[in-house]
Amino acid sequence: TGSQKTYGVTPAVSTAGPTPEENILNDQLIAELRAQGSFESESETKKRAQVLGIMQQLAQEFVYRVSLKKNMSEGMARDAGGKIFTFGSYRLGVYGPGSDIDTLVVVPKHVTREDFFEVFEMLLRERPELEEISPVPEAFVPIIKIKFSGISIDIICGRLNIPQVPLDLSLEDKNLLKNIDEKDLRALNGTRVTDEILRLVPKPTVFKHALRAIKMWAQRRAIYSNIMGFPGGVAWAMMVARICQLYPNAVSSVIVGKFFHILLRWNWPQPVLLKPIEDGPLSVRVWNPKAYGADRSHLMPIITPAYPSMCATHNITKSNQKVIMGELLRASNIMDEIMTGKKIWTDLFAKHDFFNRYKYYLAIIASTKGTAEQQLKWSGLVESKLRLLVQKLEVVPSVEIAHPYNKMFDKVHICKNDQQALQVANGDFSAAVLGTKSTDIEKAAAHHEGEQTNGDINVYTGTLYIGINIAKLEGNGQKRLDIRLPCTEFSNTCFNWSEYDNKTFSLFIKQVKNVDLPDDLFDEGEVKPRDKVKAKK
Ligand code: 3AT
Ligand code: MN
Ligand code: MN
Repeated sequence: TGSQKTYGVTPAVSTAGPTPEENILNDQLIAELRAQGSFESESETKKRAQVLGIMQQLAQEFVYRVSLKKNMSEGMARDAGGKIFTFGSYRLGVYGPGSDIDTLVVVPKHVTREDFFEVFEMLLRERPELEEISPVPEAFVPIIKIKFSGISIDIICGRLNIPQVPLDLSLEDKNLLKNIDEKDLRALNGTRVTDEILRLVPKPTVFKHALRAIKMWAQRRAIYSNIMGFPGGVAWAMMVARICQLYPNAVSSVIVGKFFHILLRWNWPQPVLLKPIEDGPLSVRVWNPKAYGADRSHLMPIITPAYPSMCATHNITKSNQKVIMGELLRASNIMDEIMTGKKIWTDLFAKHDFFNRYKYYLAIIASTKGTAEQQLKWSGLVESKLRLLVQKLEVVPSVEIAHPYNKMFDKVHICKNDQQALQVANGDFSAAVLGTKSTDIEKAAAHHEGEQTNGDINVYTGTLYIGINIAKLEGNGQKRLDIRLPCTEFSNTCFNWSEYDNKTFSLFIKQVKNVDLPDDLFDEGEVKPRDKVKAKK
């Protein structure tokens, strides 16, 4: 019995169920996902559910205590409720062994965000299971990050303009958004979007397995990262959901195949929509390319289904679009061969060749002579601006493509003196000893801060890479790549940061030939670009 309902903005392309061959490929896909560590064990999943049970209890206790403090009766305080929701990969059912749980605590109107950072935080601190806690009340979405029974949990708080938050409350109704502040609106948005995506797919299990496959593929191919101008988790989820709508009775292996095929031929910038865009009761902006020039400039718009609809891919640059389309083409070709038995799923998930692909790279090094926390902020800022550099490079006539790698490489260097610190900041990492092999700079900080009695200086570096293809310009024989202006402009944008100070923070951009890339960018056994002259010896 297949689904005949129409999902989304057009009728299905096909309502056919799977063939025996498709079922076999689907089993092989799930086996491959399992073999590659996509799923966690049943006992770990059970532990997550238990921990969420505790979070629910704490949410109710939190609302209860605040209600009493505000002079409510015992009965009224109990009835005020409080409910936790989840969003992110856990809610979508695509979490792996290392995933956190993204959690939203919804509270009634008399409970404030200040209460969240006092009372709820205190309740967390009282628990023996609590291993780490870092509240960030001043964040764009105020958040408490914890580690609890070995599980990382991000907790945000959303306050509704209603007196009680019962356990059966759904966040679906957009009228719940009336008379709440912007921070609460943002806090509620994650759950509202993920819940809506799940409502809009015909078969949630088919969707989840297909999304696991697409996420693994996008991560392996280094095209996963909202901040760097690639689609992020929510955008990939919406693309997969749209394909599920078009093939409501297909199995995951078919969805994955159709995914590459359809998105490769998509008439960009036609938006990917899961349902018609709604108007709403608030005076907030909804994505609308007819009304807003900024929305018209989106190259691959993928629109969130919950009011107020937004574009989840506004960061995608021209270069990144080329890269993504190239990856869709590669995947689509491999899929054809998987279907004829010439290739297997493992081939689809093969690692990217970013550091073998270009002759020239830019290394952008954001560094801090200070604390790990300072570096976290500074490198985060530089990272968030990288796509501006990409866009400036794109318009340099001789630059064919400026392809950013999707991750930053973090290091800590233990310097003996200011001279060494300066050398490191200027990209000479051989000048000092590496503090740790861990890529986690916070861990590094835990090891090295406070033990500086010997006068060592910690320099933290975060390195970003952009691969560059230079076009052969007709006529003028000029081959030298002059990118000083875009680099200077980009640096100045970063230096505009309100907390910037040139004694602590530094930004260094250098051109690196492929043969000079550091060894640690390559896995063991991976081929490294080699200098032709040297190789001949
Ligand atoms: P993992 O399985 O946890 O790696 P995920 O998709 O759950 O994958 P995150 O936990 O990083 O990824 O993010 C979950 C959601 O939280 C995605 C996005 O809606 C929101 N989010 C994440 N980082 C930020 C941020 N810096 N600012 C605002 N929202 C964010
Ligand atoms: Mn998450
Ligand atoms: Mn998270």
